[in-house]
Amino acid sequence: MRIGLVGKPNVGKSTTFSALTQTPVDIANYPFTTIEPNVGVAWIPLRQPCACSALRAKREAAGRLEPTTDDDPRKGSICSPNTGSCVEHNRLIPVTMVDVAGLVPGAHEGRGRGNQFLSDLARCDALIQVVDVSGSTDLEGNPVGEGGSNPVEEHEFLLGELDAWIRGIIESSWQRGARRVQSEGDKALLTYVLDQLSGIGADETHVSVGLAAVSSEHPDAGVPWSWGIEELSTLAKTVRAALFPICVAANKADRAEDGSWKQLADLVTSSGGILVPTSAEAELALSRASAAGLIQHRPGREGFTITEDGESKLSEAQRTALSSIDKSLSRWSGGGLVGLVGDIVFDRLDRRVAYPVQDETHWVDGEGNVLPDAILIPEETTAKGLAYAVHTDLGDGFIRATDARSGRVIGADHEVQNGDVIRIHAKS
Ligand SMILES: Nc1nc2c(ncn2[C@@H]2O[C@H](COP(=O)(O)OP(=O)(O)O)[C@@H](O)[C@H]2O)c(=O)[nH]1
Ligand SMILES: [Mg+2]
Repeated sequence: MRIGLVGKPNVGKSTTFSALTQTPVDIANYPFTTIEPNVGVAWIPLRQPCACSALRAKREAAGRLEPTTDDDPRKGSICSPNTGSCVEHNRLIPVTMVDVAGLVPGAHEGRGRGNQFLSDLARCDALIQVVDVSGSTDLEGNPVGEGGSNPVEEHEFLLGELDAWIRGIIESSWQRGARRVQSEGDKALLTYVLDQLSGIGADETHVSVGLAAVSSEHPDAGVPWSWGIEELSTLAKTVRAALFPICVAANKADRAEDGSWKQLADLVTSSGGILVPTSAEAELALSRASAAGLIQHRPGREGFTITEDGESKLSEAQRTALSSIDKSLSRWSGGGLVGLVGDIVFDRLDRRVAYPVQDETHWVDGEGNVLPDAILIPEETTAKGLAYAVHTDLGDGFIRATDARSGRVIGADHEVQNGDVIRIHAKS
């Protein structure tokens, strides 16, 4: 799962990136959450209790495990995640974040760092546009005084750049491609567009939806080789909408009037997107204090506690500042940046979580680690699809699977449900 942060200069992309990726996670195998200067890992809580909650209940019922005690630092969790952590059955999973700099007017023509910008985008599953809702900078990021720019215009500008980029790719040898329809029939058009766009991640569904939109919006379009800019724009725009779900962080909300993002929110939600008001700067202050060991703060949760180290090092003024930051964040609904990433993963991209294990009785891997992996899979993933998501060899050698919660044997085509614990049997 890879999510790109996009937006014009100075809106707070890098601040957002740091706030999301500087969170320390206790037992993670990720020594650093920043992989490259602009690529890092955000830790997102699962929405349902980790499967270790069911495992604990099962063991307690069988009399093989004592109930949780008050002094348990993990508050009952008994899993050992390979990546991420789990406290009180609240499991965090990694989502890769990319700070994609370089969106300026004309980026689609390669202006600024346009080409790098586009190749970074091509690898993302979804985009978050960071918009400055205090409206304090123009489209090039120059200060214009608060309320001087328009967040709706800022959003439409991004969509326009993406559409123009995709149209440019389709247009480049359109005549030649469209002519193939004459000799090879309608299917050739789909194949041609797919060939052009597969490099940016488009599949047959995206392209079919785009071609269908041209037929319905331009009934008089005629033969493909006579299509003009209007038809190609419709095609590009529809493919873009299907390929890059775009959600919005309405950032610098601390400097905007509450609700000043309403018009943008309506626009974004009407096209199936999500908008959450944020203050990246405030969230970063909490992540930093947490990374320094001064406070304990779980991603996606309100509130924090001051650690022993914090008690001795934080001044009264610093404590007051942190509390007021935390309070200001809970003023807006949506759960801030972590809430937004979670909504994108679970609502917009409809991801489910599955726990592959090698032993269906003890829910462990080959080394005895309990529920080591919690992996995200698309809706409608089958047992065999899950096997491939774990490892190609496991998919190729797939024989059958066991649903560890029920103990039932399931076949290759069985659809994996959210939260399933699955043992895969494969030829080695
Ligand atoms: N008031 C306020 N300022 C912010 C917020 N997020 C970022 N900034 C400030 O905006 C400026 C630009 O931020 P930066 O992350 O470098 O923007 P980028 O160019 O989009 O990467 C910096 O001075 C940040 O401190 C926020 O939520 N509220
Ligand atoms: Mg930046």
